[in-house]
Amino acid sequence: MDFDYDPENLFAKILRGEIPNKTVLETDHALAFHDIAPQAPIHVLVVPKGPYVSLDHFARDASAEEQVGFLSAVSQVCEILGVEAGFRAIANSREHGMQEVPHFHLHILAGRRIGPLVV
Ligand code: IU
Repeated sequence: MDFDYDPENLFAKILRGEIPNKTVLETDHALAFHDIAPQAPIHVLVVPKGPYVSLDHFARDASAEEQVGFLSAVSQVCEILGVEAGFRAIANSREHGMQEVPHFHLHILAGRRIGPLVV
């Protein structure tokens, strides 16, 4: 499978500091920020800094250090957000996953019961 990363995608621009964001956490390996159109009281996107299109791209090609760094950022974000009651994590992936921004990101939705998974 070929993953064709577009360096001009929106999150690449946010990572380069060309577009502002409401940062929750920044580490060596990830940036987490509030979604501009929140679908729940808490809606944060966790984005790895490397150039990966989707979850399967990241899982296949990112180094172990990048993967652990990303998951560590997810853990820290959950701690910062105080989501003890739980959350939903979503990774829309490519066309059939209805991914809009082609840079891998994890949605963290929380702050209320998110409801059943609807497809
Ligand atoms: P998706 O999984 O690629 O569909 O999610 C993209 C998200 O990026 C979506 O929830 C948008 O609301 C969000 N977003 C943003 O946070 N800031 C922006 O400037 C734009 C989209 I455009």
